[in-house]
Amino acid sequence: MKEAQIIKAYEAAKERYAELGIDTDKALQQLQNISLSLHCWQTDDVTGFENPDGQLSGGIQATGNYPGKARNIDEVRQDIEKVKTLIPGNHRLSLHAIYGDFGGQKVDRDQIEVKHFQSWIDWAKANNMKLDFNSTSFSHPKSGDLSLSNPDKGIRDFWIEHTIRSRKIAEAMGEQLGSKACHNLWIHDGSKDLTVNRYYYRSLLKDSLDQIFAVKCPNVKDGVESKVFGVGLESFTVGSHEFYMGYAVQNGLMATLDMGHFHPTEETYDKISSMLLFTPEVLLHVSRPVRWDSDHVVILNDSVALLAQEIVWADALNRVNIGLDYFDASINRIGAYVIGSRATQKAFLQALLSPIKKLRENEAAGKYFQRLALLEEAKSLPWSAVYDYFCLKNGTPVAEEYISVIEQYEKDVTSKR
Ligand code: RNT
Ligand code: ZN
Repeated sequence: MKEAQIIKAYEAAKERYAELGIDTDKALQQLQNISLSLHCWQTDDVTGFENPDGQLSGGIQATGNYPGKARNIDEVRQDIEKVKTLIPGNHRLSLHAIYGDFGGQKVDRDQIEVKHFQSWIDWAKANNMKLDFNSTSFSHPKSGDLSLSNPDKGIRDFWIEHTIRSRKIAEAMGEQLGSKACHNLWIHDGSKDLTVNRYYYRSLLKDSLDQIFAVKCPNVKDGVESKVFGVGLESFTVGSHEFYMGYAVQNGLMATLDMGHFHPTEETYDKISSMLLFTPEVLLHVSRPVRWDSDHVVILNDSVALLAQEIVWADALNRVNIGLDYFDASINRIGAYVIGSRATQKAFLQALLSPIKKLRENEAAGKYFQRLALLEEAKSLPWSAVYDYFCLKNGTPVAEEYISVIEQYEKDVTSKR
């Protein structure tokens, strides 16, 4: 697209929105301040650097074998640096504990230290990025079906140690980079078949969490992520939504909302207003479940649009941390990042451009036909012209232009791996 054409379309969109009392320049400014936390694990199908041949376990699966996945720390960084040039705005990077700079050494999970992540912190600083962190309880000989809720104290203690160390690494990231790091705790603990010890396992998890969070990390924002079920663990999940919601409320933590972790007809957006009344902030894992928690690439669908709308309408942009969580190994992985990140941004932009004042007036006056009509009309307002202009302003490819850039990167870099 030609620059003049993008600007012309933006000016027309601006006028159209002004008729509805919406300030597009203000929306652009707000969008500029929304940082997404890019999930490092889309680069290499959640493999990490401990054991490149290891199997992914813990009820999650990356399917597909598209060539060119990142095989080491340099390639992960190279890919993220490329992705950064294709997404307008400033974004964060979310690391998992298995992505440490272990220098070829075997460092077990209960041995990780800040020094294994110092090169990431330095890299982030050099690239003007902030970091978030995740403890990793899956893909390990001690994972089994139960980690922090394991009746075996030795195994429980191992994972408690790992998680405390993970939070301390997040603390160093937050402190050194001058921006609190989100630490997300997700464990797969559950049972394939019926269990008769639900209360017992949950009481063990609660006790483990109490030990983990007794360690204070002022530069960390802690999230705890629930799930409805994992593959191979269909009958019971220790860390259910009710469990973590209760724990988060009791302890002033964030509950993490992964869009693939609820019942198929349950929508994530409706949880925001309830949760923000009882917990300080919320952590999101923006994802796309297809029939199960399949972690497909995020697209601009109703679930994401409604979620963004709810956050903007609750005036909660500063209380919601937006992480991405999907891993598709069947298509170009850089492309997967860019599609999902841009789709998420588009959802927020649509929400920022919605005629909420008028919608609320209609609602207050009981004008429900008018409310529904305006909601429908808002869907086709020229928000995409505003997004194109946002890309132009940020010096990133506009609309489908990024496709050829990624094709070129594939030709030059990933196809040679
Ligand atoms: C798994 C959770 C979890 C993971 C990442 C890798 O179902 O969604 O967040 O996807 O931590
Ligand atoms: Zn998740």
